[in-house]
Order: sequence, then structure tokens, then C-alpha cells
Amino acid sequence: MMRNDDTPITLDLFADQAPITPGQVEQIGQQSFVLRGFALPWLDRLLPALENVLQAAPFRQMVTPGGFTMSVALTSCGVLGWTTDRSGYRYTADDPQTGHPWPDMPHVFRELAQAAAREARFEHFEPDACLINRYVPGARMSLHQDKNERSLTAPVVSLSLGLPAVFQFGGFERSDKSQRIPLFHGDIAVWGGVDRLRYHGVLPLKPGEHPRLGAQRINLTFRMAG
Ligand code: MD6
Ligand code: FE
Repeated sequence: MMRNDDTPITLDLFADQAPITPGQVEQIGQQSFVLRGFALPWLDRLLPALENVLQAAPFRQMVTPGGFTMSVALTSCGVLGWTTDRSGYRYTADDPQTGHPWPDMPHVFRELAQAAAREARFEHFEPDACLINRYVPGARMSLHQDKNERSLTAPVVSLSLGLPAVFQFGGFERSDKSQRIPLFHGDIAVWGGVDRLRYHGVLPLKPGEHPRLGAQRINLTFRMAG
């Protein structure tokens, strides 16, 4: 499946739905939105900044408190970064791998995250943490709630880059039925307020080759963690 950046696209799974157009806003919950292609005009500035962050704090695979190695590789930038190990999930000011502070959040990251939050009607979004996830084909994120942040109503702003993925957006119990939402290169999902604690996850990434990012999906999530 291929697309160039401004033609409508469909995922096989969604072949019976209307094609998706950049600029489209989809409401997926009371206070949850997918902003189609919102980041595309920012990427010439954002991708080089991402490269710099990844040089200072490379992706690494982390272990959950239950002892499983995550299929998704992670890193962070900003005042706080998210980590997990045998002793639990938490935010830290230092990268445990280097003992140094996480790289600064590039200005372009923060500006984009704030613009997206505003578009989804969340004002005063001041992200202090950006968690960066890397999916290779087969990698997945099982259903979870994001609840390690101090404010649990401030939104999470989530940018998708590279290969498309199927996002699961559920309810407040793990067993609630979830919607399946395709996320493409340049899409931003924003949710907060009453929806902030909804379960969500990502189905195993399908193989493919993205023209700009290759055989991977990178997801950036911005939060007010501290
Ligand atoms: C992902 N995202 O899209 C995984 N969490 O790769 C998340 O777990 C997530 O996208 C909270 C808010 C937005 C997200
Ligand atoms: Fe999450």
C-alpha cells in the first residue's frame, strides 16, 4: 500500500470506508480527535530535529514490570522521559542508559503539539515529555491506559510517522469493545478530558516500506507528565 502525501488512501481493512483526506478531522470520542495529515507541513523541520534527538538518546527495548521485553523500542526527549523496568513504569529526568538528562524537546516538536492540541480544543497544553516509539513489522502495543502522568485530564498528543498502523481505541475497562482506527504518516491523534483514561493499543505492524521512513513506524506522544 502506497500513497504520496496528498492523495486519498485506504488501508485494506478499511476498504469499504471513505478515503481519508489530509485536513479532515475525525471525532473518535467526546474529547478525542484524529487530525488527518496535520503534521505533513511540519515534517521538513521536524524530521531533522528527530534525527538529532535519536542520536543523543537512541531507541532501546525496555522490560515491563512483568518481565516481558517490549516489541516496541522507546526513547524520550523533554524534561521528563518515560521508562519501564522490573521495578515499574515511571518518568525520570535522566536517561537511565546514559545517566544524563533526556535531550531537550526541540521547539518544532512543542509548537506542533500545541497547535494540534488547540485544534482539538485543548488550550494551555505545555508538554514536558515526549515519548518516542519505534515499531518494526510485527511490533505491537497491547491495550493499556496512560496513567503515569500527573494531570490525567490534560491531553496526550500523538503523532504517527512512517508505515500505517491500526490503532485500537477502547473504553474504560480493558474488556470494553474497541474501535479500530487507521493512523497514517502525518496524522495526529489528540485525546484528553473525559476520554483521557480510555484503553488503547496498536495492532501488530504490517510489513511495508515507507518512502520517507523505510520499514518502520515512529510514534511521538506528548504529555504533561510532571
Ligand atoms: C502508538 N500510542 O500510537 C501508541 N497513548 O504507537 C499510545 O500508546 C498513545 O498514541 C496515549 C495517547 C496517544 C497514544
Ligand atoms: Fe498509550
